[in-house]
Amino acid sequence: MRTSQPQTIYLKDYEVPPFLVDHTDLRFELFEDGARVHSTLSMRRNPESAAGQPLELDGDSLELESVALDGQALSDGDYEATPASLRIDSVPDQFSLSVVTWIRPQDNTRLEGLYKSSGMFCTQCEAEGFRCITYYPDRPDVMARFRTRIEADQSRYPVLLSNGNDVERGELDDGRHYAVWEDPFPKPSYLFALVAGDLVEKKDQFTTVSGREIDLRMYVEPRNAEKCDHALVSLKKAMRWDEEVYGREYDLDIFMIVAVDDFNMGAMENKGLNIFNSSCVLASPDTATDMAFQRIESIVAHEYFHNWSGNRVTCRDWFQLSLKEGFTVFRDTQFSSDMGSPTVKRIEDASLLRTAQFAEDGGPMAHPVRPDSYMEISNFYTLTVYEKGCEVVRMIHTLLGPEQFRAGSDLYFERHDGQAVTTDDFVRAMEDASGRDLSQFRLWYEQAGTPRLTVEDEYDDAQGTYRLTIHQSVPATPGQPEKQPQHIPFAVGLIGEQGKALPLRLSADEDENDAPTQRVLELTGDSHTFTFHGLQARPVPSLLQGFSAPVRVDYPWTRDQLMFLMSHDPDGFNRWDASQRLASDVIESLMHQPKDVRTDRRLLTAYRHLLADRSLDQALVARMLQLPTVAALIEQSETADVQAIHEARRRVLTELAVELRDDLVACYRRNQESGEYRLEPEDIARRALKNTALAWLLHVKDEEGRMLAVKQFEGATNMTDRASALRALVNSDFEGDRQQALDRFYGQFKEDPQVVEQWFAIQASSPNAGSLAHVEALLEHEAFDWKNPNKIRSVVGAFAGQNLSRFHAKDGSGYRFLAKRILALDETNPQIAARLVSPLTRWRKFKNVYSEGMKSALETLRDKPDLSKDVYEVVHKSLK
Ligand code: 0A1
Ligand code: ZN
Repeated sequence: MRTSQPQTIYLKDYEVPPFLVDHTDLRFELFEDGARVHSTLSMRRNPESAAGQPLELDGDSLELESVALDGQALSDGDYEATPASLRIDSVPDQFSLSVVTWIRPQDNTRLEGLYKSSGMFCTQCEAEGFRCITYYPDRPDVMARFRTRIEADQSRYPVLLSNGNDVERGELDDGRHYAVWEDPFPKPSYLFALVAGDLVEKKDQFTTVSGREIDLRMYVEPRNAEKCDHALVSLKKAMRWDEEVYGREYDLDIFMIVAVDDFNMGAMENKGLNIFNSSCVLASPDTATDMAFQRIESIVAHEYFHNWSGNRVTCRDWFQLSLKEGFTVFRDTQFSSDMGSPTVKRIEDASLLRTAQFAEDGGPMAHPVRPDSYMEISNFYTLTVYEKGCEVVRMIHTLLGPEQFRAGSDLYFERHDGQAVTTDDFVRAMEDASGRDLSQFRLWYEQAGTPRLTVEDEYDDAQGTYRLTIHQSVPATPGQPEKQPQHIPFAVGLIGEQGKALPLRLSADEDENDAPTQRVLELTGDSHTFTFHGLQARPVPSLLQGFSAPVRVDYPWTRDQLMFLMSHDPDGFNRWDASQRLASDVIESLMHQPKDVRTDRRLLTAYRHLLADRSLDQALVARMLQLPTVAALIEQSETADVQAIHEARRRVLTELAVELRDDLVACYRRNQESGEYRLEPEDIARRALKNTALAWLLHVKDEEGRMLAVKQFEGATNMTDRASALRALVNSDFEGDRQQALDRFYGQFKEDPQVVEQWFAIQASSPNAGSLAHVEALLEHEAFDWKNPNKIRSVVGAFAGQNLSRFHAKDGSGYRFLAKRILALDETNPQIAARLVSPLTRWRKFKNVYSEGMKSALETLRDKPDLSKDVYEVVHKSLK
C-alpha cells in the first residue's frame, strides 16, 4: 500500500501567484550523462497578492547545484531545497534568482520534462513537466518572456531548437556549439520546448493574409524525410482556414514541427515549436492509412490552432483546461468537417463521445468539463475535458448561430490576448457579444454526467397536431448527488409518410411556407411540450439531429420506423443513428434467444439496400454498414455481459455476411480501384466500402473473399488496402494465410516503427488472432519496447481497449494480465500506466462474472507499495 495519500487540489483554493516572472533566461549544457540547467528569473512580487509571502518554487526530482539572489551566492541556511521544491523565506520585492540544476534526461522514462528519444533531446512540459527541468513557479498564470541558450556536441546534435526566433549561433570548444532563441511572447512554462538532435529539415513557406512571410520548418530523423509532405500541406491549410474562419493570423516569423518517437500523448502546441508523436505527423501512402492521413491533418491543425486558443490566450489554472482544449477541439472538428465529409466527421466524433465519453461520464472518474478537484492533473486530459468540452462549445455555436459566435470569439481574443483566463471568461465573451444569457448554460461546465432525454409523443388526428414531450434528467455522479436541469439545444425534424421533411409549425397561424423543416428546441426545464400544427398523418420524429447536444435520447422507435429513417431522414447523422439503433436492437434481442433464432430480415433488407445505394454519399454508406461495436453495445446495456454481446453480434454479422454474400462481392468489385492513390473523399469512401465488404466476406470464410484479400494484400499500392487486407485475414479463420501475411508484412516494414505499431495493433485487437497467449508473445517480440508508449498502446492498449471478448475472458486472465503490466509500468512511466487502468474502472457496469475479476485486479494495483500518484488516483476513485 502507498504509505501516504496524495494531496487533492481544489479549484476553490485558487489564489493568484505570489510572485511573477518577467524574464526567464535559460542555459542548457547538454551531455551524454546529464544536463546542467542554468536559469535566471527576473521576478517581482505580485501586487495583487498578500504581502510578505515566502518564495516557493516547484521542482520534481531535481538536483540543486547552486542558488544566487541578485548575483550573490546563497549558502545552505538561506534556503530550503528538496528535489520537489525550493523555498527562500525572505526576498525583496523585485530580484533576480539564479539557480543551477543537474538533471538526467537519458534516464527519464516518464517522458516529462527533458528526455531523450532515439538519441535526440526533447521536452514535454505540459502540464507540470517544466519543474523536472528547473525550479520554477510552474503554473499557467505565470507568464514570462523566455530566452534560451542551448549548448551541445555539434556532430551529435547539429540542430538546436527552442521557442521563438533564433537570434544567435556559434561554435564552442571541444566540438561543441550553441544556439540562442528568443520568444517575444510571454508564455507559461508549460509551453516551453527544446529539441537537440541530428535531424533533417524540410522547409516550406506561408504568406499570411497581411502579407507576412512565415518560414515553415519540419524536423525529422533522416529516415523519415519522405514522410513530411502531408503534415506541411495540412499546416498550410490550417493556417489559411484560421485566417478565413476565425480571423486569426500567425504571429512569429517561424513555425516549427518536430517528430519524436517516444511521446506520451499525440502532440504538443509549444509556442512556435510543436512537438509531435511520430505516429501523429509522419505519413506516406505506403506507410499510413487513410485514417492516419485524416488524423494527422486534424492533429496538425489542432496544435496550430492552439497558437491562439491556448497560447495567446491561456488557462488561469489546470481546472480550466477545457478552455483551451474544448475550444481547440471544436475548431479542429470544424476544420476537418470543411476539409472532408461533414456528416461522416460528425458520426466519428459522436460515436467516440457516445461510447467512450459517456462511459467516462457514467463511471467512477466522472468529472465536469471544468473539474473542481484532482490529485494528478495528467489524469484529467480526458474525453470529458476534450470531447465533451468541444460539444459544449458546439452548443454555444448552435445557440448563437455562426455570426454571433464569431463575434464572441473575436471579443474573447481581443479582450484576453496575453492573459491566463477561465472558462467563465470565455462564456462571458460569448454572452457580451451576442446579448444572450448563458447563465444556465454554464451548468455544462459544472455538472458531470450525461443528461438523459425521454421523449413521448401524441398525434391528434382530428386537430392535425403532433405533440412532443421531452423530460430531462441528469444522473448523479461522484460528489454530485443532486443535479439541476441543463440548457439543451435539441434539433428535431418530422418526417412525413412519403419520406418528406415536414414544415415545423409551432402555431396554427404560422404559414407552412415559412416554417423550417428543422428546429432547434431549447430545453431548460425538467420537461417541455411542443405542439406542431398542420399535420395530415402521424410523422416519424427525427430527434437530436446532427447530435445537437451530448445527451442520450430514449424514444421507442419501431424497427420499421428506424428503417424508414435510414432511407429518408434528411439529416445524414440521424440516418446513421437509425442504422445503429436498428442493429443494436436486433443484436440485443438475439442475446436472449436460442441459437436457431434468425436475425430479423428487416436488417438484412436494410443492408441490401445500402449496399446497392449509389445515390447516397458513399462515405456515409460505409459508416452505416458498420455494426455497432462491442464497446458501444456494452455502453448501451444496463449490466453488460460481454461474451453474450460478442456472440450475438457475431451471429448477426455471420448471418448478414452469408445472406449478402453476392452483394458484398459485387460491392467489392465495384469499388476496386486501379490507378494512383489519391486522398480524395470519394476515393477514401470507395476504399472504406470495399474493405468493409472484404472483412465481412472473410468473417464467414468465403473462398472468393480469401482470394480477393490475398490478392489485395500482395498487390496493394497503399497502406489502407494493405492493412485492411491484413486485418481481414487476421480476423478470419484462414490461419495459414493469416500467418503468411503477418510475416510478409513484418519482413517488409520492420524498419518502420509506425507501421510496426499497426502490425502489433491489428493482432492484439483481433478477437481471432489476439489470444492472451499471442499477446504475451507479442510483448516478447524483438520490435516491442516497454519504453515506447506507442508500442505499449498498440499491444496492451489495443488488447484491453479493443479486443473486448478476449480481455473480458470469464476466468479473469485478461484483467490479471493488465494489472501485472500496469504494476511494472508504474515504475517507469506512471502517466501511461494510469491511462491503462481505464478499462478496469467501470467494473460496476458488468455482470458479476466480470466485475469480480476487474475489482480484484484493481485491488492488486491498490496494494502496490509506493504507487505513483497517477495510478493511485484512478485506482482509489474506482474502488470507492
Ligand atoms: N496539449 C496537448 C496535449 C498534451 C497534453 C499533455 C501532455 O503531456 C502530459 C502532452 C500533450 C494537445 O492538446 O494537443
Ligand atoms: Zn489540445
